[in-house]
Amino acid sequence: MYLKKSDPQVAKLIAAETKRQNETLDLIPSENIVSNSVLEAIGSPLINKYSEGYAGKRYYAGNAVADDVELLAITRAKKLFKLGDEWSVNVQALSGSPANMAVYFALLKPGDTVMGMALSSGGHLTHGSPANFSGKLFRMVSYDVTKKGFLDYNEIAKIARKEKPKMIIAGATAYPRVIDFQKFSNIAKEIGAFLMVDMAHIAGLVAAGSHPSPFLYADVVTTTTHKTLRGPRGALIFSRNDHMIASKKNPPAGGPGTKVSISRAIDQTVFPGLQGGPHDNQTAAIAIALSEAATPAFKKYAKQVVKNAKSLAKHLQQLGFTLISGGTDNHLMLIDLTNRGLTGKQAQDKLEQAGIIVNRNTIPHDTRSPFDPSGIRIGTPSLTTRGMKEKEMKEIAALISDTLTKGSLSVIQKRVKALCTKFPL
Ligand code: DSN
Repeated sequence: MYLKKSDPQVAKLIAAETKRQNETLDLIPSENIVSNSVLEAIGSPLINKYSEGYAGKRYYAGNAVADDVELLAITRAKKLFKLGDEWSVNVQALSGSPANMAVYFALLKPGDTVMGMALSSGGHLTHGSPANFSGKLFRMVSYDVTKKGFLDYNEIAKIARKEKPKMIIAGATAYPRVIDFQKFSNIAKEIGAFLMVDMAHIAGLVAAGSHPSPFLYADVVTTTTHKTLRGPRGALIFSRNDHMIASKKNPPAGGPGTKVSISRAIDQTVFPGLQGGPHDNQTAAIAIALSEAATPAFKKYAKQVVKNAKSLAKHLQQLGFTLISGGTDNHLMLIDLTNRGLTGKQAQDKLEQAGIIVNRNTIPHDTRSPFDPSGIRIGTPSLTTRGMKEKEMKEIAALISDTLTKGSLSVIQKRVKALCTKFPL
């Protein structure tokens, strides 16, 4: 409305990106499409406020509304994931990596041992990659998936017993199967480690009951809010009030040996430890997404995400594609392209030309580099938000196959556009 006049250059860029999203099929499993209400909150005057501190304990005046926004987001987060008073929620971390960083800094000392899933097996950068703060500041030990692509809980237990990590991380960015949080919890309990679950990818599925919940088993649960949860970019950190650690204050307020709850330690680490003022417009948009995710319509959506992923997987396999682990239980799948004579990068580029957006990805035990790995990762959250169902998944599998084999590019481009037009953003 205003932007077109005031800054046509940026307005044009936004229009171009909106058009790109409308006219392409987004199969990146960590992306989604937010509601207009979420967009409205992100662009609201809440963006103008500084509110360092927490509700009722702010440093600047004028924060009564910011307090209400934050408390509403917390209440809705707890309600959505059916949490009692033993859980606290921090809604201020700016995104997933800062949220994970806050947990590390609150619960661990630099040099402590942490165990997470190897990035090459489907973990996340913050789960111990040497290129990331986690791998630089902590002694990271990794667990892999098996050759077939499954978590091997006996092997994870063996590594845990040997390495004695102070914290175990369960969660992934490219694991197509159900994660057994109870098994992780048993391992963590046996060695006296914290269990942190990073449920960023599956948060929407957990909220809707389409993936088992980690909350019975974890000490801390982190998530982004913009993947299957379908909110704005942002993060939540859930932690148990009744789990205590030694106070890191030097000297501790209550004298040597003073303990604080892990929730308090995490709050103090987010602010003032790592950040200044929270983004209140983002918090309001998160609150909206949490309320949307509590509706029957969202439950149906999450079920359809999984149904669509299973359908897409089945059709791709019928067309000769090799799927890591032989299929999917959730919203994503990993395709090993080795038998197609293509690398992940070549496939990503070809598919993009056709209007099909995917990301190249390493496959477990990949012999190629992450810059040009052996696979691609695809998922259904975004397509499902557009209203696509099993019928469209069959067509999309055919489009992927045609693009990567024999098809005429211009014909495929037309088919992609026609499909997109039927399901506008
Ligand atoms: N970049 C995200 C993903 O695509 O899975 C993880 O943070």
